[in-house]
Amino acid sequence: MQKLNQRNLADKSSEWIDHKHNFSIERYDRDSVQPGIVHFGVGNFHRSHQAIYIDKLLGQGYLDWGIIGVSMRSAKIRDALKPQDFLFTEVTLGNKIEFRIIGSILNILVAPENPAAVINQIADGKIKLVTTTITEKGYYLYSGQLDGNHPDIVSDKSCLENPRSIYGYLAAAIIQRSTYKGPPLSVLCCDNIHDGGTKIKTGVHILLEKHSRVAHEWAMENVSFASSMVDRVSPATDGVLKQLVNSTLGLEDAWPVAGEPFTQWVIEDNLIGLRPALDQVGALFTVNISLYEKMKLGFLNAGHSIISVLGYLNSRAMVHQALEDPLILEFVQKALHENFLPVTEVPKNCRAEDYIVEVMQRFQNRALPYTVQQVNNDSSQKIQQRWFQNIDSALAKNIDTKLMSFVIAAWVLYVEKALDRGDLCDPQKDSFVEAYENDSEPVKQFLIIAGADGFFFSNHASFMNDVLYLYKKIKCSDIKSAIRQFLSEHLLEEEETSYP
Ligand code: CS2
Repeated sequence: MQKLNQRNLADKSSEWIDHKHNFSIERYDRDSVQPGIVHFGVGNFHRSHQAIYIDKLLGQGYLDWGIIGVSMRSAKIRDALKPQDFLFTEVTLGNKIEFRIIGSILNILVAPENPAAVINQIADGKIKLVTTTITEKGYYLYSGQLDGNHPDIVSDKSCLENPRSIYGYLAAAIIQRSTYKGPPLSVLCCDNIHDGGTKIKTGVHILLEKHSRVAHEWAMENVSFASSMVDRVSPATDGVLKQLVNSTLGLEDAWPVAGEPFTQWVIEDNLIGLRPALDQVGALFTVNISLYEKMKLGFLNAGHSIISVLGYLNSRAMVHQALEDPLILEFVQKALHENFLPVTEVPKNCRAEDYIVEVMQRFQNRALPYTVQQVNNDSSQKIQQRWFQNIDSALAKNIDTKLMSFVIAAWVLYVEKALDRGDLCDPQKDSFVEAYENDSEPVKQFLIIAGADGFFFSNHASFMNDVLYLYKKIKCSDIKSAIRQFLSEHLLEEEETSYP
């Protein structure tokens, strides 16, 4: 089978357009596209989200917003897409299946192979915007703040020759850009991080202050840092997707991506200099980005992690399968309504109850093979952003937090079971192994490893007593029996407290 690439695409696509209504492609001259964006983290999420919006923007004639991707670890994605001229297929998996060929990525640099090429690319005046999808662990956060003692950060503080972190690459590039007083540069966080723009700004300015006061002052006026709320559930690519794409296109795509029909991009209106007209292709610019972030992290991502921990303990592989169990569905609904809704302010044009209904429907999309392990990966980094602040806020409002005590207890047991089975994927794995070897009931230690000690709940006696009690109950039972008993007792308590 011929490979997907520019030449083979030109021969094929007129055939597709005429005969396949579920296929689309933006009609722009790709050779005229100029790079305007450097994106860190060319994973499936980026290629099924931002890269689609930019492809549509190019289709509207804005040809100086092409993407130069940067892979910070592996050459795999570059090696897969380079023979395809960096074209790839994006598939929407919903009631109907739709295919798009995406051409917005012009090149992919592999940072460890040539750090200077990445720095030079960002320093180039044609680049107006840097975006990031480097996952939670890429920000080196502990208890929600930058861990200045992490070896990568320590290394970047001492030398920017071969940066180890996103902060190091950006600082080195800004120093270079400031030497010729280049055009303004915007940096936009596209990860599930609260106030991600400020997190990046903090790390970059610490390094600029250390390495170049001149560049630090230049950056104050010429570099802006913004946050965004990005949303589309995009599963890892499997053989089924590849087979579907290749048989449909009649061309071989080495790494197609897929996603659900829903997509949303809300961008903080704080981009300096030239700004891509993303509002013309479905994105929303707002000054209230924090409310959108809190809504998405506090309902969608928090719920995703609760479902996936309980689903794993209930031996379900997929998120939608986990929710086929009425007990888990009921538990997650109660947790979101009783512990997250009362403490999560949403944007004026949104209604929290409706958002929860929509999110739960999206999670039950059987066409989307999203595994619980994909959500559970890096859970020590994710639950800091998704659960901890909400638990503190609920305790501060004297809301009954037993549901979240149960969730924390279940998460500890998830880590234990994943370690026992050898399938824990987490940057803190070694610390979890050591804690588990030294203590058969490592509740407190696991929470400290996950950065909980910076949060009020981890020292709240009543909350932690509930966690320990429920941990022991779940450990000597199975998750469904434990949920059933918990919910019946919880309901009883509610009835007792609701009677005058
Ligand atoms: C998921 C997110 O894997 C995970 O952690 O919760 O990737 C989620 O699918 C996206 O944030 C949805 O927008």
